[in-house]
Amino acid sequence: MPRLVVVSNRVAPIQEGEATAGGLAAGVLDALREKGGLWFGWSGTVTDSAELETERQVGPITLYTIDLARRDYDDFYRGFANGTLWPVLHYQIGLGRFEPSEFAGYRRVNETFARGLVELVQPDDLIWAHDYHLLCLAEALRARGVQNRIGLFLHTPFPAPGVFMTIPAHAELIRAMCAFDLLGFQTEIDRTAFLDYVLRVGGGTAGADGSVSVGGRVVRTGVYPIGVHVDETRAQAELPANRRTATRLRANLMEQLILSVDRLDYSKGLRQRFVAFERFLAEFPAHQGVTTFMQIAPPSRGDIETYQVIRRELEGEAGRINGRFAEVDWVPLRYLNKSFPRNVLMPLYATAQCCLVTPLRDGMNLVAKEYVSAQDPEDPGVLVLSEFAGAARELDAALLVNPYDEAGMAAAIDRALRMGIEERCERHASMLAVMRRNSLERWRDRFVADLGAG
Ligand code: GDG
Repeated sequence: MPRLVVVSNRVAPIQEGEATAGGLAAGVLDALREKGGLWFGWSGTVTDSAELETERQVGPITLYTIDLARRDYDDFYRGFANGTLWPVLHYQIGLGRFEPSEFAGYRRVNETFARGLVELVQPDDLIWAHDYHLLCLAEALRARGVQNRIGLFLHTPFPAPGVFMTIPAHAELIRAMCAFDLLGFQTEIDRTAFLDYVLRVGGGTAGADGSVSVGGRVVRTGVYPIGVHVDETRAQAELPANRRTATRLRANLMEQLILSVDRLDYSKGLRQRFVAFERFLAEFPAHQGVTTFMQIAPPSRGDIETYQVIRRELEGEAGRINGRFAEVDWVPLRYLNKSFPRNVLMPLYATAQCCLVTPLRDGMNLVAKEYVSAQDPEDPGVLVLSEFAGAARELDAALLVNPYDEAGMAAAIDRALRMGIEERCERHASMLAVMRRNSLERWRDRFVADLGAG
């Protein structure tokens, strides 16, 4: 069994025995815990001097982290990764910018990662890189003579070629991506968009089983929808101590709770959602005084300007909506700009009658899957889900909405809150069945098996 070497921008700050975190960290950690291996990435520390390297052992997992110099952090992380790639991959081309010096910084950090890895990698290791921060990693490793199997799983969407091509360095990025052996996408839509680019724009030719040949290299592609630990999530939601905390948190809310949980990010469609909620209150006034909408939105990437703008906008919108509708004994919108521990979040999911997950674009969206997992199958709540979240491909029994259609979202919220138990149970059972099939274990096992095979 070859050793697994996981590379991601950040190495999750893990401790032994710690409760499971979300998504990437949970899936990767399980795999490494079972089989042992190495996890390489940024420590989260920015230094003014040279990078410091740290090695730490947690059970069978070796964590190897490097610090980033201030200039690298600015060009790579704040710059090309989150100022150019993130908005464009999420179809927000108006918010993307391109600075050649930032792209150079992005390549530089990918090379720094490769330099560090070369010292650690053994000939049979499988190297599994994650996400949009590391599109140039395989190319940098190959340039240093690394011949191992190297795969990349892209957690974000991959956009239509015309959108991707708004990045001036699009051809270089695709060429670099083709140095991987396996590229994994969340949905068929993303994989097809990538193949479209390679075949129509990049001069590649199609091979067997979703592979393409470009510039003398053969790259395999596959679809691996990321999942959640269904039973663990439900168990966490049901733990008596956690339920007591959730009940206390809910104590002064009204009968019906609508819940949303998102990193504070413009791709998550929060502004459109707030306006849809306002419209829901205005058009379906029977819900006034009865329904509370709780938006949990921990700040993220707060040192990037586009994120500061969305934060200010949302504060303004929340104040305006509450100013318009609140009563002395009822506040319609609870906007919580901070993060909560998982043992608070899961039981809160369980007590909400409706969960609003309406990103403008999302690779997958794990909140949607966590919400469905946390529900009581005998009396489940209703998921209102954006058709532009990767999760909508699997969870088509949710109430699917267009996040740009405020009237449609308002009507869907009303429908969710009035839905009878039979329909709720049917929809929930159907979603649960898909999620059990496409579990987190399956995501990781299929990717690792495909990377090792072929
Ligand atoms: C990227 C892709 C893809 C949120 N608030 C709190 C908290 N969370 C947890 C959630 C969930 C995770 O963070 C968020 O995952 P998402 O999938 O919803 O979104 P991204 O962070 O944008 O993730 C996405 C994912 O990668 C995996 O491939 O699905 O499309 O964009 O697990 O529960 N956790 C805690 N407190 C909070 O306040 N503890």
